[in-house]
Amino acid sequence: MSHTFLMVKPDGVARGLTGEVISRVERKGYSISRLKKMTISDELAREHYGEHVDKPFFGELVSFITSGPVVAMVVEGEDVVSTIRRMVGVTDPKEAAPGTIRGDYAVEIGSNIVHASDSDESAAREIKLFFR
Ligand code: IDP
Ligand code: MG
Repeated sequence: MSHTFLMVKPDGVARGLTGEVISRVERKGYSISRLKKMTISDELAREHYGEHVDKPFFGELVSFITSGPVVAMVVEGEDVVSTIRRMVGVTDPKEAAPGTIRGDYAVEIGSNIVHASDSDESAAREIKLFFR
């Protein structure tokens, strides 16, 4: 049994897609072990996205993720990290396959509905950051 961190970003919450995301996770057969709606502080945003600090879009990323409430979750199940990443789709929603969350609901890379951990190490780090 493994765990991943999945978050509905401000655009997904604002568009009323939280239930859709949760529904896909549950219908797949995974369970949600922690869940909360919150607004991310500037400090938490900078820590969460620390790997991108030198990217040209970092400022935009931090201001977007702090712009409104998010719904943060811990999802558990077999091979959940890689499977949830596949269900989310690739980063650029224009390239994300139909049937994925990003492929079905987004167009702009900066507002791509959800975040999901990319490895077991990231999942452990992010779960600790959001649910400490
Ligand atoms: P991921 O969310 O698929 O793991 P990352 O490369 O970790 O993608 O990037 C984090 C987030 O930063 C993305 O989900 C996306 O919203 C945003 N992002 C990534 N690349 C760009 C870009 O080139 N321009 C604007 N935003 C970007
Ligand atoms: Mg990432």
